Amino acid sequence: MTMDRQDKIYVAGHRGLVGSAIIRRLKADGYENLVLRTSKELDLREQQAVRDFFAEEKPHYVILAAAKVGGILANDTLPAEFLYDNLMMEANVIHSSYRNGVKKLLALGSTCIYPKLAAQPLKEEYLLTGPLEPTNEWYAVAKIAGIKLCQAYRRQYGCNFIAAMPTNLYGPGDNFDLGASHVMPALMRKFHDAKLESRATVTVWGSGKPLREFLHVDDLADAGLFLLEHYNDDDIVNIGVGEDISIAELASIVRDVVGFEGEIVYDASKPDGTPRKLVDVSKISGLGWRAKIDLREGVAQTYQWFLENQTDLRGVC
Ligand code: GFB
Repeated sequence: MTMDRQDKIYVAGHRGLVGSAIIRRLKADGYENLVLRTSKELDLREQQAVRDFFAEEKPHYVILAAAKVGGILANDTLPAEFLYDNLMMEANVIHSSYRNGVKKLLALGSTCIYPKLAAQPLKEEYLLTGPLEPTNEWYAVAKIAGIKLCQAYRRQYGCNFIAAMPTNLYGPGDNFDLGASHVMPALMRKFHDAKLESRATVTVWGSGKPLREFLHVDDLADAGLFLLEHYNDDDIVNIGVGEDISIAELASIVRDVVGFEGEIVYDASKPDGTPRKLVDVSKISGLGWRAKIDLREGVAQTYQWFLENQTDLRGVC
């Protein structure tokens, strides 16, 4: 399926980390007929509002990048919001896409949908084969429901709705609020503040031992558009780089990039979360896509973005 430059594309969640990267990419590729609404203009949890919006705009393509997201602490402390908000957004957007004849929909999930102790690397077929990681099971259950909605609407109504599972993301537009953020922006901000204040130490949560894979959000946008063009099936597709590093190694990279010269200390009272979360990327590689942005370069570019934008950032005063 080839998207036309004139096709109307609705990107839900266009101000978030993922949505803003997708918008940058669509614009760079010459797509101009973009339909966008802030969460204030359109609350995707409200069924009637979403119905009215779709009936009026009738988008041809939908990219579902809107979600209630956060790092390990936010996931663990706001279970109702992570479950309810995500379920409602997915159900409303997917159902309205069906009712209004959307040609294709891409729903974005997360690799936390896989069982906590699944074999690594995580293959798509491991979905629903074991218990979830408790710190993010609420979010994971909602994202699994999103996958199942895409599959159910394809099976019952023939809708071309696909679902992709990106690994841990980072990049420009991330959330740098220490209570809500993921590890990469959190560490960037902690090292940055510690450097400015000439502090001797920076505290990293947990043991430093968990392994995570980090994908630059511009690579995700590239993969998302690639799947919209080339993938039309009901099985989920992982999006990742195929390599992981420990949180301690990540901390050391971020410390070098920021230029903090003090020590790193670990706070064992904070959760480690899942021990490892590396995705198997053979499916998307087999389709002809692979990540391009090197981690160190991506961290340096994201820190540069942070320096240039920190006064306007979410969670940074
Ligand atoms: O990125 P993160 O919050 O999420 O944490 P998850 C990854 C690892 O980094 C955990 C450690 O082991 C954290 O304990 N970490 C160290 C820190 N220092 C910090 C810090 O200052 N802030 C944060 N946030 N972490 C999330 C899920 O899991 O990943 C979501 O909760 C989603 O559902 C997302 O799947 C991609 O990788 O553990």
